[in-house]
Amino acid sequence: MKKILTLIACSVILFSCNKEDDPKKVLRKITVSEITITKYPAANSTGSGWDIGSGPDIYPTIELNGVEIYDSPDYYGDVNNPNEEYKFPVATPLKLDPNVNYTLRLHDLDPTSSEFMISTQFKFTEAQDKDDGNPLIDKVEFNGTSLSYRFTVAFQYDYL
Ligand SMILES: [Ca+2]
Ligand SMILES: [Ca+2]
Repeated sequence: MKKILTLIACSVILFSCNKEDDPKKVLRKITVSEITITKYPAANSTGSGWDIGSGPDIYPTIELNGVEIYDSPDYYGDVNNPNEEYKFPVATPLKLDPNVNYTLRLHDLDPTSSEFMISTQFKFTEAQDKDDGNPLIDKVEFNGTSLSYRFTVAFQYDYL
């Protein structure tokens, strides 16, 4: 019975329970080394494309409490395949708190400014863990109706 309860708890709070059954290991930080956009909205709220005659020029930013903490220096120009994966390496690894709500925003870089496309909130403890068997480097996925994305991360634990 105890095993069943542990399983349920782990599925609710993915990262609070560790895989080795060691109660003294606590996840403290998640370091993001890459952001991959796996789905973006092909049209804006009025149903039009993001640019006239070409696809959007996409890049992500991340906010904490309305303050931008990450702004991708790279963008993909004129993307035209909503099902393709667009990888943004994070040059200075981003250390995030697994228990905090962040906002991921996707933008279309226009010639004179940027056009906001879509945003979503994420918290790592509510993520879908794409476990590849490596306890230190992993992929964490967030899937939405119009926006899906994946983080390549490293976990930092505290041993109590
Ligand atoms: Ca545009
Ligand atoms: Ca464009």
